Amino acid sequence: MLDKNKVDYSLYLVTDSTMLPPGTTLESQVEVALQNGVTLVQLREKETDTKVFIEQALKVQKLCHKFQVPLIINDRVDVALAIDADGVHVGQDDMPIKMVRQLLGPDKIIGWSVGHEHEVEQLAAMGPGGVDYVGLGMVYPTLTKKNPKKAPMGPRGVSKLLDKLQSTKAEWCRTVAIGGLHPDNIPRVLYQVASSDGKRTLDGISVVSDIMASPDAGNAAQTLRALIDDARFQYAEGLSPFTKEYSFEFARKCVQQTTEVSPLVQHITNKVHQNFGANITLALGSSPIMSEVEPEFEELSQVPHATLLLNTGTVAPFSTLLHAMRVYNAARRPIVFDPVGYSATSTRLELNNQLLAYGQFACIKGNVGEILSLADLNKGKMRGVDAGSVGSDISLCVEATKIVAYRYRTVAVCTGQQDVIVDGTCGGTFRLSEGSAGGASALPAVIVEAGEIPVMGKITASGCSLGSTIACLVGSISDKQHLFHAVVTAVCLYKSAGKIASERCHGSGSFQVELIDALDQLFTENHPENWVANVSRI
Ligand code: 3NM
Ligand code: MG
Repeated sequence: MLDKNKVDYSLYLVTDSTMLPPGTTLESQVEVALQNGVTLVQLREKETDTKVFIEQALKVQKLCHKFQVPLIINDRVDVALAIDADGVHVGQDDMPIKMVRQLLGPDKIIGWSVGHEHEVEQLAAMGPGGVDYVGLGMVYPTLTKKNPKKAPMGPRGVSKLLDKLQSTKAEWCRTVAIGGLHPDNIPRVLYQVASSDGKRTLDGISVVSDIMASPDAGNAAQTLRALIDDARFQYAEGLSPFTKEYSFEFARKCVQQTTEVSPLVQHITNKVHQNFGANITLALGSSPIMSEVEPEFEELSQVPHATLLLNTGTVAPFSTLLHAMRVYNAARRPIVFDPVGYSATSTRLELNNQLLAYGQFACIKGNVGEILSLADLNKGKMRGVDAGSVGSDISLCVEATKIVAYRYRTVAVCTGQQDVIVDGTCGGTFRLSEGSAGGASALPAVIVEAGEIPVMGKITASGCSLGSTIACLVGSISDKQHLFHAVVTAVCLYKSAGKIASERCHGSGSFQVELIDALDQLFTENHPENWVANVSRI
């Protein structure tokens, strides 16, 4: 007898025999998938006559029995009843859940395709007697679902649905993510998707084409199984969880390493920042390259210690930004993301959200307006790309920075008179079904301050160049070192240089020059204990 509470949703195969590679059959693909770690099977055959469908269902059922894996039938309640399958999966346009339940009885599994928050409210209202699990999607674009009525929602969209399951108290309902999931994005999805309170993570992932269309379905399933069981997402070399407090000793070592390895820092940035950012990078002993030439991205990413600064105040086309991000993620080299004017226009909002959905960033840096918008805490739309005047409410800034760090599993930096830095990387681990330790509020955070430097706001690209500075220092770290501390070091260095330059300059023109000189000097001397910026743990 099927025990509904013991179903393993971790690797859920949905079939589609229209995409079988030559030499394979529906059964042969399902069988090798079962041999290699699939825990649940759904027969989803949209274009098959009833008689053939039933024949196929019986054959697949036999295989599933052999591996003690439940079989779910897509849409066809009659077929499920006829063969005594373990459950039915229906979409929003199929038979209503209440009727499916009446026909199937209380012990069968009912799955529902869910893409919107109001659908979660509906299932919550039905109570535990209704839906047992939901397929949340689509996460990414897919060629498998013909005429999809939904837009890809990315990990952030899936997290929002988990939030809704939490707030509507639908704790019985299990979840799998579906749509465009493949080995290059699955660990990132599992790592990033969690409810805001940290109590809910996905129970599994569901794929069609990754297994069904594979010429080696056994290997495909095994790869997915290993990624899920590994429970680790190593998105950049050098990632290490926050354990010790920031120290001058670490800062000194970080600067010294930057000198030694001279990271290549590829900038894809706006025109205003290009020249200044290149000079800042040189002052920090690193090598700037301002390339927007797609064919060379891969080669650049392979250079030891290469790092990418992605600044979306840029004029580069979206496809260029996306390509750069994919290449650096694949090479496991860090990306520093600066979503300039994140929500200033709907075009920017869409572009930045797409990038956030498709990549993993070592660091996301923004001014107060950008970070508040990223955290959905901004009242009203941003007016321009400048910081605005909300900077005085430090507790709001800390809250927003924590939310951004948690949502995107990144080191988030909110710049202002006081810079807030939060470590959301959580050591790069994830666990199906077990939640994600604590949620946003539990994350380690520091504030960096060096008093007022009003002249900072009077030159262009001062914020963007903090991005360059972070990229230089993050690029230098090697295995088992702290990403978070490298970012803190960069912010302290930059802020200290800003303070010194503001005291030496005669106005905003000479401030620019003095800033580069001061950075060069502090970097070369490498005595972090003398830096004027102060770090406090909060
Ligand atoms: N349902 P692939 S997406 C069957 O969003 C299905 O509800 C979806 O196929 C939903 O793994 C989808 O090949 C197709 O991208 C997923
Ligand atoms: Mg359907």
